[in-house]
Amino acid sequence: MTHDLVITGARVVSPGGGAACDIGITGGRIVTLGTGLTGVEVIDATGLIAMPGGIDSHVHIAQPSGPGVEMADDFASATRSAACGGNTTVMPFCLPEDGQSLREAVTAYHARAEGCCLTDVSFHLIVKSADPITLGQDLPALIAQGLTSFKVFMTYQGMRLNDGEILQVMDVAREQGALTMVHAENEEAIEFLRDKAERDGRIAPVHHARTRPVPVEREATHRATTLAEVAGVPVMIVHVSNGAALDEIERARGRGVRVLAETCPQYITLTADDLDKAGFEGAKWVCSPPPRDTGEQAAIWAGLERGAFDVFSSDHCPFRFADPAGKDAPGARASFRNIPNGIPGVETRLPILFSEGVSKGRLSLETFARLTATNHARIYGLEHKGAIMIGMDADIVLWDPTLTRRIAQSDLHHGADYTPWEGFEVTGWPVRTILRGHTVMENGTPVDTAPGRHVARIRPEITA
Ligand code: DUC
Ligand code: ZN
Ligand code: ZN
Repeated sequence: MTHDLVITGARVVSPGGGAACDIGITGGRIVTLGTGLTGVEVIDATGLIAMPGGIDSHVHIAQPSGPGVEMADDFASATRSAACGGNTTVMPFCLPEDGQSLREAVTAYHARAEGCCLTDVSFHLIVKSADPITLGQDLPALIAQGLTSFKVFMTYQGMRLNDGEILQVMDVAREQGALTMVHAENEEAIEFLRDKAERDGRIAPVHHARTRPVPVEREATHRATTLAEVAGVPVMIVHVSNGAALDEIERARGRGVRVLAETCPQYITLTADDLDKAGFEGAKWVCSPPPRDTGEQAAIWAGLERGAFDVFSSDHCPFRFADPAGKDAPGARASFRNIPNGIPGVETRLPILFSEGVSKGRLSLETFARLTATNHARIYGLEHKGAIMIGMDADIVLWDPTLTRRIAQSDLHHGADYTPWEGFEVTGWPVRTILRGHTVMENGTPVDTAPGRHVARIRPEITA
């Protein structure tokens, strides 16, 4: 059989382990794994590693962010950046604008993503209201359409749900077979600390981190896992930043609660000191939960090494720094409270984990593939993605494990005007990204097509 495309010579990382073999691709799917394969097009990948294309199951793209504030990425720039960082699927959130229903929000997001994406896209929902239309009509309809996961917030005025509302939402998740993701931080504790800081004149960006300390996240993580236990549902705790929150997750697992956990590059590489730069510079690192300290980084590493984390995502949430519609929003210099929360990272997630994990000998290639692709697909129901296996979409990224470079804004493709990792040295870099058999990035250059499409999902396995 002559394939559309054959990749030869790479070390292929698949759930069964690594092997040197050819990958035969026809019709956008992997159809043969073997030797001596023939294809219309042949990519010689000798010396490279073939991994499942990255799936970043936690990104924010073109999300409403408050009056006058704009995210730095639209779908074209975010997916271009994602593809250049070795990703083939991103999972952004649909957040309704005030007065908009969840279903209307999803329609608007589809329109924004249509025809301009370099990676595939699959939407999560954000549930910010537990009203009867959202719970009784919109959520069940959207879950039935394959949007089988949603996030709830325990923090942020206007977005947060209280415990009773979270239980109601979790009950819909249980009935409809969807997965609830939780942003776990205690809003009232933050508000108390924030008011106090402002009264004392502590208004610089670093006070963002100091008013969201570890206990705020630990308590909310305990509550989120307990609510899931009461509702009888699985739960994903997103962006876990510290060891105490992870302890709560592991304790809940010990009681039999089905708790999944996500962490992100910022919690293994950045610290609150990054926010403590002169003047307003620290705003570049303002995200929630905030980066902690080297002790907490070590606790997150220990969790990654013992398999306590299911997924490693970017939480890409980009705002431009030198921009009154970004980090420099009205009031942001007068108080850290007004700095938009979030950092760009969809392009740097994989190189950072590859370098810090695989190149430094802490993670095997197989664990890396699980944390960055395979588990995302399995957990969120991306049936044909996340592994180099026969029958799967030909979503493949070729890595040069020997390439050492420094991360630099000037080389990145996102819409932000900075990277929090400027100058950070990494060894290992994705050199070619292939989406359903189409090359979308080669040697750092995005290919000028838009083959990405929206992917509906099946019921997440863990909800069964
Ligand atoms: N939570 C996220 O998941 N992303 C950005 C901001 C936030 O608080
Ligand atoms: Zn969050
Ligand atoms: Zn997020």
